[in-house]
Parts: sequence; structure tokens; C-alpha cells
Amino acid sequence: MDMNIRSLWLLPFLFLMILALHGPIFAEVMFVDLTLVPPSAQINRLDTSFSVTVGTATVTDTDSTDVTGNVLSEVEVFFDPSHQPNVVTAVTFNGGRIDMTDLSYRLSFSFLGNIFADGTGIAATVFTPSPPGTVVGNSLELSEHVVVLNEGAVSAYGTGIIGTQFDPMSADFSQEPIEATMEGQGQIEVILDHVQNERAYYRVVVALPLSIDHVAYEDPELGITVRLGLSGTLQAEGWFSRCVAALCADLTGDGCVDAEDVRVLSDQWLAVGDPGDCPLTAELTGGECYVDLFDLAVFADSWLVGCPL
Ligand SMILES: [Ca+2]
Ligand SMILES: [Ca+2]
Repeated sequence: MDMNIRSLWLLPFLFLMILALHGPIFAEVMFVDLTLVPPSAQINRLDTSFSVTVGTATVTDTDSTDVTGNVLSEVEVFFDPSHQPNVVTAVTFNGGRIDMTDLSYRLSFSFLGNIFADGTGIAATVFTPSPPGTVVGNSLELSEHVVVLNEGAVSAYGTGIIGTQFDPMSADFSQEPIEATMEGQGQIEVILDHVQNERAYYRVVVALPLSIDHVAYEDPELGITVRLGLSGTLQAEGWFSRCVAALCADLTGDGCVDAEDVRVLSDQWLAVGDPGDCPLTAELTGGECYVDLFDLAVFADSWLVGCPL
């Protein structure tokens, strides 16, 4: 088991501090893998546009793309004593992968030619550059998060006087990612679904309305501007669970949370494991399989539960 000796000596002090603060509810940070729900007319089907301006003439074509994949997130939640999610205070997006179905556009400049463009293998990731992102009520500020198109490419070619300027032209997002900021507000909801045995299970729903207008290419001398547009709503759902029985913190299994259990927790302090099959018994909250201050706080909350007086 990994042990961080430098931080270990701090543990008793932290423990006493949390015990002293014992009483008020504390925020828990939950790791949630959010999966995009199947595309439908309103969600996870984005409108895209490819538009070329030459001089004063702008020609635009549109195509829709279905998005699938996931967004990794950390959600900070306060729970009340009946395990209801009282308030969500922060959310951080830190990865995952969103795949887009391929795109195709055709722009006609009449007798001056045509431009054809294809978007293939495009994938994106959602990030929070300065974590955590604030949440007020159920609303999150989209300006605190970015969508990065970091895989795939848009390539164009053409015919005629205008089209041959594009013969060929391509933007490879894996070489030059597009970082698109968002505006307005998204939604996040945490819902207590059910309590089973010692665990409460929660559903998280996130909706991110996107509106991206990106200048992909500009040649002021020739008066050419190429823009890519993307709009629509991403909706993703995920689950987390947390131990809600006081005896979750009984790591030795003798029915009492005492110094013996602190010893087990110290052995696992700052240890990391596979979240899919977490071997750490002291992983009491977070779902990220990492024993830290949040787990210690849950532990302190159960101090001396079940022990003889
Ligand atoms: Ca025990
Ligand atoms: Ca944890």
C-alpha cells in the first residue's frame, strides 16, 4: 500500500481538527463519469455550419452531427442528514471524450465555383481551465468551462475561381486544437435515487448549451474568411454512490469506530486505487478511490459510533 510519510504525521492533527468541527455538514466532492444520453432532436444532436466569406459574399452550408461519449467530472455537494443533496456548490470538468459523426458541406458560388468540405473523426473534450467552476442554484457558468476540439479534421477542396483557393485546405484538430469558450448558463442536478443496504445512490444530470462560432481561416489579402459554427445542447448523465451508514467507518468490522480504525485509515492515507474496483476500505466518499481529507471527514463524523460507553 502506498504511504505518503510526509503527510502521514499530519493525520492525527487533521483528525482532531475535524472532530472539533464535528457537527456542521461538510461538502463532499464526488467523482462522476457522465455519459452523453442518446441523441434526439433536442439534445446531443448539434447544428453545425461551414461558412466562407469572399469579399462581401458569404455562403453557408449546414449539417447536423450526433455526439456520443463521456465527460469526466467532479461535483461538490452538501448532503443533509437524510442524505438528500442539499446544494451543489461546484463542478469541474476534467476530460473524457465526445465523438461527433462526420460532416459534409457544399458551398456554391454560382459561376465562380464550388467549395466542398468534410469533417471526419472529430472528437472533443470538456475542461474547466481554473477549477472548480461555480454553481449557483442548479446553474453553472459556462464561461468557466471550455470545449476543445482536439481530434479529427475538416478538409476542403473546390472548383472554379473561388473554389481553387481551397485546393486543398485542411485543419487538423489533433495538431491545432480549437478551444471554444461558451457563454450563458448550463444546468446541473443531483438527485437521490435510492438507498440500498449501506449506500445511497445518486443520479447526476448535466445540460450544456453550446454556441461556438470559430474563425478557422482568414486571408485578409484575398478577403477570405472561413467560419465553423456549432450549436445545440449536450446532455450527460452519471451516477455516484456514498456510504450513509455510520458503521461504514468501522474498518476493522468489530462494530465500533475507534482508534483501531484510525490505524487502518492511516495505512491507506493518500493511497490510490482503481475506481472501478476499489480495494481501499477507507474510501468512504468521492468514488475516486483516493483516501483523503474528505474520507477523513466522513470517518470523523462516525467517531465512536457503536463503541461501548
Ligand atoms: Ca472498528
Ligand atoms: Ca475518497
